[in-house]
Amino acid sequence: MTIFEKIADEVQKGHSEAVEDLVNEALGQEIPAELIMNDSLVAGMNIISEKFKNNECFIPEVLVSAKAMTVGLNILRPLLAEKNVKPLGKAVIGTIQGDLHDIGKNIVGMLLQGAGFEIIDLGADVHADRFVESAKNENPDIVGMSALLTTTMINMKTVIEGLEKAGLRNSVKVIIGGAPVTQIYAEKIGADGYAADAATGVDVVKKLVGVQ
Ligand code: B1M
Repeated sequence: MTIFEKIADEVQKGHSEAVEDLVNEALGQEIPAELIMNDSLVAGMNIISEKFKNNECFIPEVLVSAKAMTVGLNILRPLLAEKNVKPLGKAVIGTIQGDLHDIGKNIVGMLLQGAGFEIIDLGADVHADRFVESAKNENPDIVGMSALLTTTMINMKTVIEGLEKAGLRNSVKVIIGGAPVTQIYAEKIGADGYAADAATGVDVVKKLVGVQ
């Protein structure tokens, strides 16, 4: 097994300490941080992401893998910043106003980060104005919203209208998700994309920003 395969394997197993040791070992071998990130951390997370999509693994496994990946990413982050390695894109994400459910949104964020995106996570119960403000200040490629309640999903429309009013609608793509949300609803409120699960969400985001 190469060191890349070993790291990817430990990410899949969710072994944070092993990931930490192996990433440091790889850096000791003077392997570039970007290569370690893409060929081991992201590669391992992509496999988990696919398995999750195919019901071959479940939420707890995704969460521990994402944690292990984040441990590795945190070691590489300063080195990547030094080299000015560009992320695939930037996404502002959050659960919509009135809604405290954040487990699905967190998984979407972790998988997007694992796929190479920079994530600005606004948290849960996020007012439409905060989405718009963040889209203005952070200049993201994507605004991603999650809703778990039939009573709160309507607030996604308010965000899209807010982006339109602020003149930002043409510069960001909007993706929405969450249990009560559907493709038909996404089309109805003028979102650019919808995903029923987090791994599909990553595919949709990649398509929207033109990297897939
Ligand atoms: Co609540 N809850 N809850 N809850 N809760 C639901 C959603 C509910 C369906 C339960 C039920 O009645 N059967 C129901 C909603 C009914 C409806 O609106 N039709 C409900 C209710 C009513 C409520 C309260 C109102 C209960 C009360 O107080 N009377 C209350 C609301 C509080 C509020 O938000 N204001 C409430 C509270 C809570 C807890 C706080 C206790 C807790 C949330 C904890 C937390 O998130 N930190 C909770 C939970 C855990 C649930 C259930 C059991 C599980 C939700 C979950 O995390 N699923 C849920 C019942 C259920 O769904 N079976 C329920 C796992 C998660 C991974 O899935 O979020 O769907 P999900 O995300 C998926 C996809 O949807 C997709 O990818 C994810 C991973 O594959 N996805 C995206 C999600 N966001 C995406 C964004 C994307 C793309 C894909 O792009 C941006």
